[in-house]
Amino acid sequence: MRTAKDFFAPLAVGAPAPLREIPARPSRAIHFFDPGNEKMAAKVPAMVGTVDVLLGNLEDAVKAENKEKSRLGLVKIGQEVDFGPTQFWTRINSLDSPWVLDDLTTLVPAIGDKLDVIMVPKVQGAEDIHYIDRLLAQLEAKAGITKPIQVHAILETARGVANIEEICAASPRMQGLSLGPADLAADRRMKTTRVGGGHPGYLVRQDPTDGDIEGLRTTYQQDLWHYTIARMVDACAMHGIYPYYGPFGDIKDVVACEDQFRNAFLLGCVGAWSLHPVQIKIANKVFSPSVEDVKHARRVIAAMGDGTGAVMLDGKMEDDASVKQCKVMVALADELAAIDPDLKAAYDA
Ligand code: 1VU
Ligand code: MG
Repeated sequence: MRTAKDFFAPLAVGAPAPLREIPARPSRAIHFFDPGNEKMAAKVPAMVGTVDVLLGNLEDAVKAENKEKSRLGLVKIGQEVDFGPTQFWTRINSLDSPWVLDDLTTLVPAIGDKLDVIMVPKVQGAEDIHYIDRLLAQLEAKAGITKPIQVHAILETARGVANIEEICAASPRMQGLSLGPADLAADRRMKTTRVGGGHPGYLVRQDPTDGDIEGLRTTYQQDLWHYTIARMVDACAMHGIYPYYGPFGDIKDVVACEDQFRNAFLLGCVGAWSLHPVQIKIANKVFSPSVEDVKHARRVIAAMGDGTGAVMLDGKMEDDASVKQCKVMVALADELAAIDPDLKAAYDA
């Protein structure tokens, strides 16, 4: 049994002390790029400051023959680029792959002082996080890294979903979870071939009434990912870490992408992945509270005084609970206003 005292002790002599709290840094879009793709890599320096997280992807979407090139490309980018306010993450190869050990033993000594978060794909249970936790501590100690690298798990197997709470609780490095809808659909044998998003076949239909012509009954498309995202949100909130919607593969369908991201935002996610530059703008918009919501939240907080009791505002009851909801909204707006002068001006106007 690992005691509370042990939980916050470094797992290797000389490794940095584990974080006691995961910082709430804006991460509306986690933008994926392949560091081995010259065109994409060339765009990275100019993207600093335009996106909350830049993630050099080494796993799926990088061809097997390019794994080493991408890893070395990431080292070069990490060493040469000043990331300023933008977080720098990577997604390593899966723990059962032939590449992951070289990923970690190369990246940590070379750019471990710059990497904020390592995303680990296909996490199945706490044992995967324990493995990476100890290995990172050993590598950090050897490289003299002073700030612990955080770990983000992708939820993309049925076992991972079943073990969600133990994954979140497995290490003080745990920063958050992302939904991996494509791998998860395959592992669960779901019958969709889409990368995230809804499906027109997953629906409920209006009840029949006498004289209805079949085909005219209204149908309502449902969200295939609601259950999993809701589980993620609860598990993350319980452990003080952050949930994210993952990829939306239909790059051209910017409208449905925005809808999927907004569902995740409303349920409690803090961000989503961006696979193409066009998706950064969508995520930045969706995961920033609207000006109207922020203004309303501030009015409720002001009207509620010490935060107890009940008041009527615009014909609606507000009380101790609704003021807490409003504080969530305002806290996020304040975090975003601190990094985005346009949002600050809009929220303060
Ligand atoms: O104008 P240029 O030709 O100089 O540049 C292209 C293109 O290279 C560039 N671009 C990007 N730059 C930075 N980051 C990106 N993610 C990115 N994507 C494209 O933008 C210019 C215009 O590109 P395009 O519209 O012609 O798009 P392409 O056909 O070149 O590329 C589209 C894909 C989807 C292939 C590309 O965006 C991509 O590979 N994205 C990342 C995919 C990824 O990381 N997948 C793994 C995560 S999802 C997962 O694991 C579960 C399924
Ligand atoms: Mg995957």
